[in-house]
Amino acid sequence: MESEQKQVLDMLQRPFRQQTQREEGHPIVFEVGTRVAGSEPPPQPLALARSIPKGTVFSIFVKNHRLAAKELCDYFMEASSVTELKERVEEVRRFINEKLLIFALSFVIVRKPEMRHLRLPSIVEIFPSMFVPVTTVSKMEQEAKKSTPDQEIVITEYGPEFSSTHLKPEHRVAYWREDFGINTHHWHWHLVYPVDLSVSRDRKGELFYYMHQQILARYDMERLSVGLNRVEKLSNWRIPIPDGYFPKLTISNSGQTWGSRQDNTLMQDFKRDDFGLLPFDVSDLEQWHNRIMDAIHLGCLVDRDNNQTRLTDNTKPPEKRGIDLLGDAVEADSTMSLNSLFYGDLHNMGHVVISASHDPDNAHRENLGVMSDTATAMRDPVFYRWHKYIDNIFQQYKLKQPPYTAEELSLSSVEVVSVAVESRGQKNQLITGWSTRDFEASRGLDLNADKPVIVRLTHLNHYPFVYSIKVVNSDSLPKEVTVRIFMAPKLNERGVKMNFMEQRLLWAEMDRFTHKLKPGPNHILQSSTSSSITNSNDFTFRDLEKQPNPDDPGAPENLLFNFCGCGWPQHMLLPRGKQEGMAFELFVMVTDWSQDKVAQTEGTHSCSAAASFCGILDALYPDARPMGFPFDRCPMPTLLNRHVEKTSDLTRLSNIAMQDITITFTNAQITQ
Ligand code: CUO
Repeated sequence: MESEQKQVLDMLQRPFRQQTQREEGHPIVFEVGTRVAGSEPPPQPLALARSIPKGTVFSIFVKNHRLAAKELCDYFMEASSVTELKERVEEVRRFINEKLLIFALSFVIVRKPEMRHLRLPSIVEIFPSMFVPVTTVSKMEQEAKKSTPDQEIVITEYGPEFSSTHLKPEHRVAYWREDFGINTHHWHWHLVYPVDLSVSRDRKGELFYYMHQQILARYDMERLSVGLNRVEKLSNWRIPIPDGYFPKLTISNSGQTWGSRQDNTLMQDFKRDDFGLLPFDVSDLEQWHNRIMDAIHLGCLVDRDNNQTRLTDNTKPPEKRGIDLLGDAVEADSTMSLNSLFYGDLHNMGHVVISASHDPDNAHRENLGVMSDTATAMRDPVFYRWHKYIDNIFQQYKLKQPPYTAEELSLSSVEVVSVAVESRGQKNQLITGWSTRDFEASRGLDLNADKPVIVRLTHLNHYPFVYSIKVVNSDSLPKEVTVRIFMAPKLNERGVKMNFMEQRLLWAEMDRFTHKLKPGPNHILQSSTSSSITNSNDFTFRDLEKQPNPDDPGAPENLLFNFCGCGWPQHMLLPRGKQEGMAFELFVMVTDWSQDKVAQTEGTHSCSAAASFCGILDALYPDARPMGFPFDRCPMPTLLNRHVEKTSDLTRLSNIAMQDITITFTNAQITQ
C-alpha cells in the first residue's frame, strides 16, 4: 500500500500530463437521485467546475471561478480517505482545469483534519511554467532531449536578469517582483484564506489588510534600496496605467500565454464573454469605492436589513474590529461581507478589470494577464499600485481611530536597555547578495525526460543574523512578554530623515515572539531564521518523499509538522539595501503577554510557523492587539515630534528601543 504522502505527491505531479487509457476509460459516476421516466436529465455533475476549459486561466478573483472551486472543493472534501480522494481526482482530471484541480486538491489537504499531517510540495515544482519564462521551459525541453546517458540530472538556470532590460525604472525591482518565494507565499496565503469558500478564519478581513500592507512596506523598502520612489496608489482609473507588463509565461502546456499589457493601457469596462460574468463597468468599481468611503466617514456599515454596524477598532472579542469588517467588505468575501450586494467586490474585480485591460471585450481572444492569478500577480508592477490603493482605504479608516494612549503603549516595569543585530561577527551590519535554489521542473512539466530536469533559480538572499536584546525586568517575579521587532528605512527618497507619519507605513514586521523574563537583567538572543513571518523552508517533492528519520529528530524531514507552505520566504526577510550601505532603523517593543494573549483551545496547533502573516490553522490569531500594532494608528500627538524633541520620541517609553543598522548589498554570491 502506497503511503498517504506518496499518493498526494502522485496526484500533484505533472498536472498537464496526458492521461493513460485506463484513466481515460474510467467513467465518472455520480448518484444524483432517482430519475422518473420522461423527466429532465439530471444536471451535469460538477457543471460549474467543468465550465472552466482545461489549459485556460483559473482566477480566484472571478466570482464564477470561486463558485466552481467551491463545487470541486466540496466534492473532494467528501472523500473519507486519501485513497478515495485520489480516486476522485483521477475521475475528474480529464475534464477539470488543471489549475482549479490543484487548487481544490491543495485546499482539501490543508483543510481536512485527517489530512493535516500531509504536506504540499512547492507550487514552483507543480507549475514551473508560472515561475520561469517560456524560453527557459523550451530550453529545459531541449536539454532534456539531448542529455547524455551518463548524465545524472539536467540543470537549466534562470536569472538573475529576470524578464527585464533595465531600460525602464520599474525593471530595477523585477528580481523582487518575480521572486519565486514571494509569489509562492501569495498563492498559499490565498489558499488558506480563500474567498467565498465558507472558510471563516479568525480575523480574516484584518489579515487581508495587514498581510498586504506588509507586502507594500517591503516593496517600498526594496524600491528605496534601488533608488526608486515609493509606489503610488492606482486611484484614478480614468487615466492610462503608465507601466505595462509582459509576463512571458505560459498558462498551460498547449502554448497558451498570459495576456500582456502595453505601457499606457487604460482600464476599461469588462465585456468579456468567457468568464460567465455580466458586463461590468469601471463606474461600478467607483460606486463601490464611494459606498465604502461613505461607510468609513460615517463610521458604520449598513447590512441588507438596513441595520448599522459601528466601525471601531476598540472592541472586545467576539465583537469584530472595524478593520476586520472592512477587510471582508473590500476584499470581498460575500460569505463574510456584511452587505456584498451594496459594497460589492471591489478588490477582486479590480484584479479582473486590470488583468483584462489589454483585451476587455475578448476581441483579440487574448488571455487575462497575470494579475488574475495569485501565483503570478505579484510579478506585475500594477499589483502594488492596486494594493496601495486598497491599503489607502484601510489607512483612511485607521487614521480615524484614536491614537494609542501611553497606557496602551507602555510597560513600565520593563526596560529595553539595548538592541543590536549580529551577523558574521559584525554588529548592526547586515549583508545581502544572491543565491540559487534548485527545483525539479520535471515533476510539474511533462518533459518526457528519463532523469530529473532541474531549474536553478537565482534569488536575493542575506547572511543569517541574531537579534541581541538586553532587557531589565524590575518586577520581583518573572514576566511573560511579547517582543515585537520591526524595521524601516531611515531616509526618504530625498535622503531626508523621515518623521513618524512619513515612516509609519514603511515599518516591516521582522519577528514577534513571546519570552519569559526573569527578574533583573535578561539577554534575549533570537535568530533571524526563527522569524514569525517566514517559512522555515519551501519543500520539494524530493524532500517530501524522504521517510521520517527516527534517529535524528532535527532532520529536515522531521520538521514538517509546523510547515504548511504559507509564510514569507526566509531569503526575502531583508531588503536588498545599497552597495554603499543603506541606513535602516530597528524598532523593538516589549509588551505584556497577559494583555496580548488570546484564549486558544487546548492541543498542539499545526501550521504555526509563520503566524504573523498566516495565523494558525484552526486557532485564533495569536495576538490580541490590532495587527500592525503600534504602527497601525497615528501616535499620540506628543509622539509626533519625536525628531524635534528627544523626550517626545516613541523610544522614551522604557519598553521600546531603536537602533540604527546598515544593510549592504554585495552583488555577490551568498553561501551559507
Ligand atoms: Cu493578494 Cu489582491 O489580494 O492579491
